[in-house]
Amino acid sequence: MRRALGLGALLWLAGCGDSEPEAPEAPRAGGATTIDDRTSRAFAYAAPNLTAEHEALHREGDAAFAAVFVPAPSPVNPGLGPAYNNTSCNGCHLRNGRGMPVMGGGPQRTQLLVRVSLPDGTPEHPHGAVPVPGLGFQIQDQAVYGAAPEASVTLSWVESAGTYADGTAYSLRSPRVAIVLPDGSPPPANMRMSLRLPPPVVGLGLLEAVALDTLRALEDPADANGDGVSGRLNTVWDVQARALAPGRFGWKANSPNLHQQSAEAYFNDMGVSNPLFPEADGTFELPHDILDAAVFYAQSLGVPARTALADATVKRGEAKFRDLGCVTCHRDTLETGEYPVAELAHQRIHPYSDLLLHDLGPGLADGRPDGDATGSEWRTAPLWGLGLTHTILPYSGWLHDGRARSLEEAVLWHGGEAERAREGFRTLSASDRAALVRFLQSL
Ligand code: HEC
Ligand code: HEC
Ligand SMILES: [Ca+2]
Ligand SMILES: [Ca+2]
Ligand SMILES: [Ca+2]
Repeated sequence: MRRALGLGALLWLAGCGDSEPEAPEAPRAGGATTIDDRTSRAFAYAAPNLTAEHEALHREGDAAFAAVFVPAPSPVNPGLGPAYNNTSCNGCHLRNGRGMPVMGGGPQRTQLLVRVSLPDGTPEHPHGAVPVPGLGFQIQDQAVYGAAPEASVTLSWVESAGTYADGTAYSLRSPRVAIVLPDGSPPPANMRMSLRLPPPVVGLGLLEAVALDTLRALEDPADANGDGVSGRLNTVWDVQARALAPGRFGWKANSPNLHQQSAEAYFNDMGVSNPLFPEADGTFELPHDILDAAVFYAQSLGVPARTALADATVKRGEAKFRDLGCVTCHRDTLETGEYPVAELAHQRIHPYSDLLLHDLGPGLADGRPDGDATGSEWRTAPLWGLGLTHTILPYSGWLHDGRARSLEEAVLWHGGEAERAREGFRTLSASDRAALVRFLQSL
């Protein structure tokens, strides 16, 4: 209904363009997949343009995403563990948004993941990594009855002080992770680790639908244009293709596609073997069709529309976002290309990301390479739906490990290629800073 009105308004504008001052086209964040809802349910809608058949598949996927797994044997959802992190997709991607930065068991089970690795030590593979004995590449800190978690992980936070150019003080929070193996010993001293918050899962099919050539055209690995920003695609292992492929998903673009990302989640986060990641004997616990439905769900969630487009402060904030060069990485507009889900193809979208890796400096570095990404590179986080973060989940946070309690904090952690943009923000007046944040909240 609302969508129809939006279209009508556009047609009306087109009809009287020459006498009126040009009204800005209302940017529909997800093109025809956009949702007009900014409540705590905003991330929970199917793209409104799905065919009836696809809507039915989306509903199956919704059930799969919510399904709570239990240890085998069981008539429903068997296969949890033996070691795992959480029991359902929803349990981490709460209301399809990001999780909370918490570790451990209890009613709020682990939502942060700890990825680990050891350097492989060969000069040919400077970024190479090998699994940690007993831990692999991810720590499963929960286990079913009768099995042992791989380690216990505790999280604490430290604060560091800083000041804006106008003298206003701020404090930045960052995590400290302590890991204890079952026998009470610490992990290897040269172990690398990366703490990761579950990101929101809206609009992911659109991001998958952006043609590779479009992203390649945004790359500037040697910073040929001299703007201090040198984005590049990650290169990762594609399990189905058995070949290296460009990475798109995860905080370091460490997964090549949504199929693999979802199958990895079943296998690593929940301990549920599946067609992509079977048991040693080739069997698996998750049927093909459930995996496919879960993947489709992640592909076909609608993206909430922006709000407060006409607000003068929001407009001023958006102008600052451009002036400071935030858009160099947080690209406001991309076009999707051909895509198996036709409803998502050829859409003009506003994700505020280039899906490329950028070195954000030592403050955010985890020191753990992932695919071709170094220990200080991260994929530009898409910013659509950003303003709904606390509407969806009040205790959530921003950045890859959920460290930022406010949007200001998230921006102030930027360094490396984003140093200039960060300094631009730090030296703004208090009212311009507030306008920039108002703009971010309108997304
Ligand atoms: C223990 C918590 C946890 C569970 C359970 C979990 N996820 Fe995730 N999910 C994450 C984290 C953390 C990331 C980021 C991973 C990274 O950066 O490597 C992620 C990333 C993703 C992404 C990529 C998002 C993006 O923006 O790139 C998708 C898709 C996804 N998960 C789907 C699923 C599905 C489907 C399930 C259930 C089968 C699931 N997840 C279960 C924590 C979880
Ligand atoms: C050089 C590229 C680059 C520039 C320039 C840049 N960013 Fe980012 N931004 C990133 C990357 C990469 C991340 C993810 C970092 C992480 O999670 O550790 C990010 C994360 C964020 C986040 C947190 C998003 C989330 O989902 O948690 C916000 C908010 C943000 N940026 C706003 C800004 C603003 C405002 C500016 C301009 C002042 C800016 N960024 C400039 C690359 C950039
Ligand atoms: Ca299992
Ligand atoms: Ca493990
Ligand atoms: Ca450049």
